[in-house]
Amino acid sequence: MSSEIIAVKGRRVWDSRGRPTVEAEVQLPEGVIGRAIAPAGASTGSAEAFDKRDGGSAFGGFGVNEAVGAVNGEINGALRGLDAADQAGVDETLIQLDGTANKSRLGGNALVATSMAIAHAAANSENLPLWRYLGKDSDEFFLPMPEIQIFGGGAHAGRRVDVQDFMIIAVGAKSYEQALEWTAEVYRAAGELMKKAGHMQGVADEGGYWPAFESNEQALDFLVRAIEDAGFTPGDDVAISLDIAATDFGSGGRYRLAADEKDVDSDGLCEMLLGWIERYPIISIEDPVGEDDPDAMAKFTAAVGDKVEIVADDFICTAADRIKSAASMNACNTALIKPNQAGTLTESKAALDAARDVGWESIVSARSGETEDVTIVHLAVGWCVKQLKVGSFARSERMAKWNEGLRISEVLGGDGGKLPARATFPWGR
Ligand code: 2PG
Ligand code: MG
Repeated sequence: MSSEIIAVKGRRVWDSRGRPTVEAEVQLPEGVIGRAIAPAGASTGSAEAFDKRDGGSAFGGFGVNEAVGAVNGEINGALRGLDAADQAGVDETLIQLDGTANKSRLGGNALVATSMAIAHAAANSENLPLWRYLGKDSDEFFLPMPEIQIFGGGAHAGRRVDVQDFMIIAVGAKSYEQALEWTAEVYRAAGELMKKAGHMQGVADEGGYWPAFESNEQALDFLVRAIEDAGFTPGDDVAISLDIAATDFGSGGRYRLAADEKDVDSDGLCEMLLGWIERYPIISIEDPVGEDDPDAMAKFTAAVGDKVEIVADDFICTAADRIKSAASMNACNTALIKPNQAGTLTESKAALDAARDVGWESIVSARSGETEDVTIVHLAVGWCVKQLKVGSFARSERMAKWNEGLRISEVLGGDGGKLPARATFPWGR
């Protein structure tokens, strides 16, 4: 069937924070369409593709009329007649059309929604699920290991604690389905614990419990207790993973830990985190220091990179060249892949390939502002990425993605969804 693009339509829809966002719909012959919605971050890296907002008073300045207009106008004009099956060609057209280094003219949100919608349309024209379309060159698929938030902090919870994501990874689970079951039990146990302790104050942006704790460390204590209360052995069955998102509370090598009422320098912050790694079953740490603190990142990686994932998010912003330069200074060992940081699928895939070239692991990740869009689950499976980060185990913009993984696991077979081999995850165990 022809995959010639007939039209690209943009529309304004709403995200999980009640803010406007961009949906793109690509029309191919015979009624085939592909649709995707741009997500949005709150703790963003400075090198991310530009999230174009209208400003002004409506919707707190978060309007996307201009970005939607770009899809309906210039993007529609430039893409009509191109082949949706040529993702690289279409994405290059988008990049050239925008013409800026950070996609600020048309908007990274307009571009990423379009780029993902193109992939959906092309897959639909071949009657394939997106994961299979993207994974045409692979003969063996697995489900990504879920990395799921239990407490949300930092920019997602009024900075009640400084650390942004307190997450778990069900490393002992035999299948994707079981990893979700175990997470559901820990999430429930954490809620019960917070209620009993009088700490329950609803949920943060990504569905994790609002962290009404006295200190960052108290959140870790509660997390370990929740894992135990749910009947699991911390570390063996269920391990801890943190997104420190340190760019958000420090710059120039100085960090303000408001929850702990102290200021630290890079060494002080790293020492604190290394202490946590010794005392808690932590197997993954994201953005342990700020994006402007590469020497500290390299030092931290040298100290624990052989046994812990050191995940680069703000630090690399899903950019192949930034991954290469981080790797050349031995900073980090795992890339967070967020398509809207790059702006197109082709650039996201290039970042993933760069991570693989330098021997890093990778994680496909959602943003704190999300929707019912489940594209990232298909990217993780189709691109054979071993880990998926989506936020918590509540709120349907999150659950839509975990549930899509269950549907894919049924097609793949393998008793609830085969996970990456345990030996490859977590590292060094
Ligand atoms: C992150 C993400 C998800 P945001 O920092 O990794 O937790 O947050 O989308 O706000 O950047
Ligand atoms: Mg992050």
